[in-house]
Amino acid sequence: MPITSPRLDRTALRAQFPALAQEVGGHPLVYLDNAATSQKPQYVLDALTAYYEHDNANVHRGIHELSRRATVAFEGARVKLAKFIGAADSAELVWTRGTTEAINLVASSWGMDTLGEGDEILLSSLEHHSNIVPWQLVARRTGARIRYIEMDEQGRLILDDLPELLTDRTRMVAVSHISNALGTVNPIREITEQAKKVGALVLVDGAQAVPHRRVDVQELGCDFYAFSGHKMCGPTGSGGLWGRRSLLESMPPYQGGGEMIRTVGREESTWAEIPHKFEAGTPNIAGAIALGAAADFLDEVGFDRIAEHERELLSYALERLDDLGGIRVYGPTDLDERSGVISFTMGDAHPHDISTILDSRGIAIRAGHHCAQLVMQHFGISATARASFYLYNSTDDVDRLIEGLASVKEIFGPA
Ligand code: 7TS
Repeated sequence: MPITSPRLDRTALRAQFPALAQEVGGHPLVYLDNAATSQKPQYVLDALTAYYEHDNANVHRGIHELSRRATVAFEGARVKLAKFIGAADSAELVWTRGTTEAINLVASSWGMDTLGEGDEILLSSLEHHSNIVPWQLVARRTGARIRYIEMDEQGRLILDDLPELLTDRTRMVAVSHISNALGTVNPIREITEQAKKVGALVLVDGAQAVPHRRVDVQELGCDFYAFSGHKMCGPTGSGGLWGRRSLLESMPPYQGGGEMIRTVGREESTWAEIPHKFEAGTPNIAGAIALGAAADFLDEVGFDRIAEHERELLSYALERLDDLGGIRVYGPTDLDERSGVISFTMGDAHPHDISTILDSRGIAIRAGHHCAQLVMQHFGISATARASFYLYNSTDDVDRLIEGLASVKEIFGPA
């Protein structure tokens, strides 16, 4: 791949992430736990510090210089992020603590207001728990019923079942764009088209998509889209919910407090316009501003290049894992249907032991059920080891992973 931007020179790009330049257990760190959270570039860290050092004030309230600056930066970041995900109107972007809060907002506000006995919520069996449990909570309180789109042996959703699963009682289809446990990329457009036929709304959990590919919420045709800042080079506790204006306007507030009201009386209050109606209390001002910086950073590197790079790493890693042998990789075999997440098991070696051995060599991966217990149940396992890539990883990182796994194999013997 020709290097045309200094940010794409792997060494120069990697050098912009201070946390990557450290040793763990006497080895240079290899960070392959990006599906859990990404590292942060200096550019984002500087945006965070600059806000606290120069502009720190509460937003929308103070009639003074610092508050004006904080408000301009905070609302400017909203415009930036709205554009970043293809929204037409920045008022349709509600700041949240991340994907989990975004989904809870919809389940709680829209769900409690709209759902009734016998209504159906359609999820998929490859969801992260944060796109299952909020719906279970609302289903229990409203009498709604949860149904699931199942997956095949490669962890791909069985869309042939959709015509039967989508009924005139289906009110909501909530699915992930990309699975964190398997890397499966779901055909969202196809799902939204079918859901529309029965008048159901579609919420997309974009936690694993927004960091890695160009997302356009309008093109996807969904009604809500949730994402987390910390997985896309931004700070923890930042993220958002995009929703169609008409829906957000019709939904009751999620939390009550300051910032979200127009008037407050002794018995009744009235609400602020969207998005403020859903942003009770002092928001994560620094987080939103730094997330704006993260969006700028990713835009400058360019999603075409990020996606191409991650695909190359994925392909290289899968080949090398295959050569090593004794490894079962879960998820789709067609690279067009998956992202840079490799979930695997190795014979009798417990995923936690694999992760511990790799950690002793300075290699960070994740082991466990990845908050996707339905996925584990589907494959009849309790856990997998998971390596996940991001823009700063290199084939050297993959080589170190393979060396580490070779030593796991020596310890546990061939599978
Ligand atoms: N949805 C998906 C698909 C995710 O991967 C995650 C986090 C969430 C929702 C929740 O995001 P949060 O930012 O609100 O916590 N996934 C992971 C993971 O795979 N390992 O740690 C967190």
